[in-house]
Amino acid sequence: MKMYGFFRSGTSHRLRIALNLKGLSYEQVSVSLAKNQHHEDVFKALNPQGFVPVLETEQGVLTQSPAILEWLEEVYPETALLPEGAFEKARVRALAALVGCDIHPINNKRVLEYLRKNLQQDETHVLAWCAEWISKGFAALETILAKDTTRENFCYGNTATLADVYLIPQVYSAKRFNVDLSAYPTIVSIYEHCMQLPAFQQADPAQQSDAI
Ligand SMILES: N[C@@H](CCC(=O)N[C@@H](CS)C(=O)NCC(=O)O)C(=O)O
Repeated sequence: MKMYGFFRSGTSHRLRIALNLKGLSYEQVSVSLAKNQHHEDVFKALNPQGFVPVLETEQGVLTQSPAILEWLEEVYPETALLPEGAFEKARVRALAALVGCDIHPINNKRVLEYLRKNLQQDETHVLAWCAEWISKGFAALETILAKDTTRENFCYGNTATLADVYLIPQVYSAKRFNVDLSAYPTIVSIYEHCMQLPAFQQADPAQQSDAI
């Protein structure tokens, strides 16, 4: 498999974690968002949306990280990233969606660029925007996670799931945007636990060959 991504792209980071947890080997192709390579025709031919990640599989090209993650889970069920049972699966998917649908998209590069260029916002306001939406999402997530007495070191149960696959890149991004995480001790403890595991360590943006 060949993954087109960028070291600090949260959605690429998600895929790396899942591929690593499943023990799958993959080639990485860097598409630099810093150099706007995602806007180039050669990349748009793969994904007309101009978003990383893209996964090239033996069957063809896949886009959209949620779809790719679900495909990986179906085709490579070991190591499972969803629990047994429809209800339990829905709980994990809800945690993932809180990050993937409600936090990440409004802090995407194109949104921040619109704030900077079209709305003439300076970096202080752009960072305040990021902090607002990350904090709102993390506050709700912290409440959900802290209330779950069956949970151990991860977001759900006692193994890594899709919820952790989504959360860890979002924490990385929160740190990058200087968001104060002190109000989210459960989230921080999950992050610290995951970061002790090789699958998460090897997926970390700083470990990627295109890190700048
Ligand atoms: N819904 C898409 C979103 C992908 C996405 O937001 N990718 C970001 C990097 S994390 C990107 O390519 N952004 C380019 C831009 O905003 O111009 C997915 O989950 O794959």
